[in-house]
Amino acid sequence: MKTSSIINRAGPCTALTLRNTSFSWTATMALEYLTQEQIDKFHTDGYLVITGFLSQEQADALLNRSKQLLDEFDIDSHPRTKFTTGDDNHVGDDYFLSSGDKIRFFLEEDAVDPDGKLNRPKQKAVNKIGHALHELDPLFRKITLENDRLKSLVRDLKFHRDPVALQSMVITKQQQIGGEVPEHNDSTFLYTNPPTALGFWIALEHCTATNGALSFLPGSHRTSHITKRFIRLPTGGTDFEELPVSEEEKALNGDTKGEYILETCKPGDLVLIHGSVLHKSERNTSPNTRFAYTFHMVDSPPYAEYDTKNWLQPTAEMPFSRVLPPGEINKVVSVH
Ligand SMILES: O=C(O)CCC(=O)C(=O)O
Repeated sequence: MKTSSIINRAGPCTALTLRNTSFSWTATMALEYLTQEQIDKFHTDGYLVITGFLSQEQADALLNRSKQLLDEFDIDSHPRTKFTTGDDNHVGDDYFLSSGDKIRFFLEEDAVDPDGKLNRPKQKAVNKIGHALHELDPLFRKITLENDRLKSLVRDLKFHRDPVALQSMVITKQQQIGGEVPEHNDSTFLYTNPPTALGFWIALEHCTATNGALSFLPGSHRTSHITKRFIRLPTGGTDFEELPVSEEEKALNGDTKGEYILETCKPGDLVLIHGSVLHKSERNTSPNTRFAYTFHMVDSPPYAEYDTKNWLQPTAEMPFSRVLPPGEINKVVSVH
């Protein structure tokens, strides 16, 4: 087990020399929030733990709001949609497919009996709340779209030119039954051409070896190509579609050496997740919940094309929101 020991420096302005080999230029920039070591570590490992991104008070406020949403949700009118993650039974009913611009509740598989009855209180039966918390709920919006620290991080990382935020969720990982999330990479689920997904995952409670902390295969973002995408079928439901993969990519795929590293976290810690890095979380067998808030960013046109087959589609009423202030475009882009 490994806990990241990077202490984040929130102070201003370290000089950064960025060399982007594919564009053959060098630029000197001022860092606003991240350190160069953190940026390098992100590119080496494909993920980065940033301790104390949110204060304990901010994390508590999101945790309490999540619990309030669970208290308020109406189980009687709920269609009993479970959040399933396997390749063969991934969630895909209308309640899920139309949740991109709503706040909806997805149940743990083991919380619903075959007759559709919950076998525990509704607050302990929900696997996740999604997918527009960052747009609709003022507290989550403040942390996501109205957060200067987040904008500084986005400027420093330069992963995107013109990022938009999408698909926010509170993952509750309930005690005893919180479902395993099998190995995956996020660009499979939020595909752009080229792939540009970046996950922001914030612990709202202590995440440990027994309550389903995330674990990562460091460096796998450089060798695991996106070979399939999760699509909304024209006939209804969802499926995985194979993507064309070159011989060179095929040869590299699965070539990542090393072992998964478990990243334990404290409330307020942020984990940045490259869209191609392999990661997973085990079933929560402990007596404690493991609430986390997560959202994603992708680049927008003309820098990347959002896939029209993705299950999640922007609507006229709720287009994907830009993260940087109007007119601001990151001048440098890192190699994905
Ligand atoms: O929170 C978890 O257990 C899994 C999260 C995850 O894999 C993701 O957000 O991509």
